[in-house]
Amino acid sequence: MSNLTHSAAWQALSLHQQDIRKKTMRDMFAADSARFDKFSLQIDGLLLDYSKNLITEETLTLLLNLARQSKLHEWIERQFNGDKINTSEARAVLHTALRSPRNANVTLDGKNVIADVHRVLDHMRRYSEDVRSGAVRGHTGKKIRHLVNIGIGGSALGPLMACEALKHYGSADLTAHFVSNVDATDIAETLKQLDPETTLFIISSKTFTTQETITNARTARAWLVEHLGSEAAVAKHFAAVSTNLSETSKFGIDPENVFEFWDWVGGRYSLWSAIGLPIALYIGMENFERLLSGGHAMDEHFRQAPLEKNMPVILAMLGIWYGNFFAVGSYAILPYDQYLQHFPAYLQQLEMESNGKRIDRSGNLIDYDTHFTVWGEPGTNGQHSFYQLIHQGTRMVPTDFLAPLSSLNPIGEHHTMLISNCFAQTEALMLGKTETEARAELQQQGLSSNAIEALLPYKIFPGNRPSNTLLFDKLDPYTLGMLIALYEQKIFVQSVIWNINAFDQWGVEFGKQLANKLLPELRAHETVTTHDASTNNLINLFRNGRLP
Ligand code: G6Q
Repeated sequence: MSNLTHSAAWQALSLHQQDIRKKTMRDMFAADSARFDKFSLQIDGLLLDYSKNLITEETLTLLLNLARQSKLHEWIERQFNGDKINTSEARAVLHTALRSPRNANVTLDGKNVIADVHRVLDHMRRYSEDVRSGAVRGHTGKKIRHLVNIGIGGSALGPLMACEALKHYGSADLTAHFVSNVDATDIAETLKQLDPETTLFIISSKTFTTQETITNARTARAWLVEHLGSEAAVAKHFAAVSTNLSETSKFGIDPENVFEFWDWVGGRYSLWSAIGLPIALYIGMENFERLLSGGHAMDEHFRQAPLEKNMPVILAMLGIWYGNFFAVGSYAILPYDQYLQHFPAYLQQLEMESNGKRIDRSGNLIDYDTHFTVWGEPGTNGQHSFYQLIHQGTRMVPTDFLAPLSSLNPIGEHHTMLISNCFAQTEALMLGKTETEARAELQQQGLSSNAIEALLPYKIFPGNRPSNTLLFDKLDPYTLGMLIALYEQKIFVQSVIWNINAFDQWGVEFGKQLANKLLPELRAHETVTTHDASTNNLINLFRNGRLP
């Protein structure tokens, strides 16, 4: 048994779970009218209601004991202070510095990184203002109308999610497009919508060697040169965001249009850096700065609030409770805000790439579960699809519901209907429907007693299914910044408890290593025989170009 599962705090939680699993939230709510007050928390326009969880005050105490035992406070300070906590890559983890004010001081290897951060932010401000105002124009003198981010994974999902989430604040003169997949369909279908004279490509790649991104960038470059008839057009229609400035210059991008970031910014934590350039271009730098301020406000809260009032810590420890003591393997993100449609996919990468690990910080194979499968869709679409499983499936799926009090599109009764669905779902997941209630309902419908008995088992809902609700006034850049940082820090807390490194991604690197390996064999003239029978046959079928 590992030190963690052997520890007093872990053992106490295991014992406590035996007791809690016999209780129902229905009874707990009935017995305590102050349950909402006890288990909700509000900071800076963001409310977390976590009262619909399988917890008592004792559960929280025990979970926070586990956090203390894991020296969480020390780890939080190590993250903010730039300690090289990404040990397998010997890197600091300082995305928090990217959203720190100009007068902050964060020292890395003897240098205050804040000066560099704000130098790049100033560059982003000048450039985004110039593009938006038309001071910077395309090769033929026309204003830029289309932004195309070419990047993948951490160099795409953040800007894609945020541009969609903040579309309401986006410039009506600009459209934002995202090309990631090496499948030519992605770029081909995007190019069809564009006018080369008014298109700006932003090539976003930390390494600037990623196969998909470089291939798409070359295709975009060829398309532009073909349509505008001159290599000189590239300088006016391409910008790059990278840590690899020698590769950006080899690609021919004007150094004036190259935006730098640093190895202490992880890909999936990078939307706060120059990787956020498409966001700044689309919503304007002032709004981008509001996003940064929201992230910073959450950081300050995370660093200063006591554990029992600390939103990322509470969310994280609830996850630990279900993941490690109820053997839960997934949770759903359910935004009741259409603008947040890409938020589940964004969090999917953030969480699964960060905590999908099986080796601890000392290099040992661990004997407890880490990570969750993260999935979800905006409400109410999900209700007509997978909510069935959440209500009546055999496995517990905890859920996070996110909803604004006001809609940015206040039309008729839409928003009231949307929110009534959201609250009704969390209530139903918690209460369920008892046998007595289900029978009464069927009786009311006038069914025969035989029919009622036959239908009854299907009409019972077990309830006791946990949910968190995050409420905010309206979706604006500041709130989005808070929400993203909330989940980032939640994931970090869980990695501390699990004693894993949330900031490396050897599985992704493995994929990059494989990406070019098989390629020559697909082009080979001779039958390929060097792999297993399955891979050989698949390769040879592709080489033949048709099924036999
Ligand atoms: C993120 C991952 C990964 C990465 C992409 C793109 O944390 O490392 O998703 O962002 O593989 O990498 P480049 O930015 O180097 O092209």
